[in-house]
Amino acid sequence: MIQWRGVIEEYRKFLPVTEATPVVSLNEGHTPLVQAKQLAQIVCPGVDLYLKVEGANPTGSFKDRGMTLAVSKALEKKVRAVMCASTGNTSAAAAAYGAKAGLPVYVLVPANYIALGKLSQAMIHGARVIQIKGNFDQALNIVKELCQEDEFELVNSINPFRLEGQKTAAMEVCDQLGRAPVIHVLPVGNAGNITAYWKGYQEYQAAGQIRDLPQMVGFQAEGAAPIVRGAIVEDPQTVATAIRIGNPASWSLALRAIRESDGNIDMVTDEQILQAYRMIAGEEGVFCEPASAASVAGVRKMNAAGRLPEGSTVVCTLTGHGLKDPETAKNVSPEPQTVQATREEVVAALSI
Ligand code: AN7
Repeated sequence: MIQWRGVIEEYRKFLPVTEATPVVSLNEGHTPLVQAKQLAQIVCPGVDLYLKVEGANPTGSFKDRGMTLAVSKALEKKVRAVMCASTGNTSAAAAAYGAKAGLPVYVLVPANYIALGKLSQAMIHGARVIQIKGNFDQALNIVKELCQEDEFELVNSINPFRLEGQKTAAMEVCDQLGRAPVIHVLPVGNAGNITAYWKGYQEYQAAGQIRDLPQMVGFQAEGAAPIVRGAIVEDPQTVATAIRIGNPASWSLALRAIRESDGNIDMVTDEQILQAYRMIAGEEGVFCEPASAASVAGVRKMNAAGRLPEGSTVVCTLTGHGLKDPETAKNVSPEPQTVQATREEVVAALSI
């Protein structure tokens, strides 16, 4: 391999593209699958735990895998612009891929509930950013209406090309492990990604690339857990703003994925999420955003309930980079100490 060419070229035969599709790529994908032995000792002793570090994608989240396809297909269709509602990462990816494609990008985000890094990304790439005085679910309803006109392409995960691109992450996990894991755990917001991974695993099995399929397990935040509760949450609340979603777009598809894979969707508290968030960073050197840590918090919960078979291989997807949300990292960490610029004060402060 000279250079990794991005998920469309690397997984072309599994994707709905033709010679006529103009490929818009930032060479996304090819993200690390990191074995997490120290973390496993704490959250799930005896389990072979891996982290799929999707924050290593070009815009810092898994959304790039879907956005390369959605924007390429939008360009092929010759749309005038792309549009999305977002809790942050979708808007960052849409803005970047739209910039690369030369397409105008319009994004609606909930005012005050989008992490600083994500907002900065949408702005620097030149998207038109509208903050609504409402939540993600309301924003999605508005953009769905606006995109009924053909010139605007909706690039939320209800766009089927998004899920097609995102399924490549499951294929990569198999390529990296040499098989599928026994259990694959993801954070769940709109439930698009868990749906996409399941599709990826199934297609890889059908293509003879893997023998067994994993169980798909998702975790929502307790204050934003419509799928667990079986009802829309009108006012979702969680520190994990990426998954602050009360009416998931891929709800029924995700239910099918967990049913077909003999998996499950459960919830974890904000406190459990933040504990896992710090552990992943402190034990493994991997900095993910709070929503991503819901997967590891979930593994810990499953282990406590005796639901992880001894010796089994478990993969957690860490969906976004920690730098997306520097404020939360700062809030959960002790303040750095400030001292005079002398050797004595520094030595005293180091308390080695
Ligand atoms: C870091 O950006 O919905 O269950 O608008 O950013 O496929 O929705 C983000 C979702 C998990 C949930 N982790 O994935 C958006 C948006 C991170 C995320 C999810 C999101 P889905």
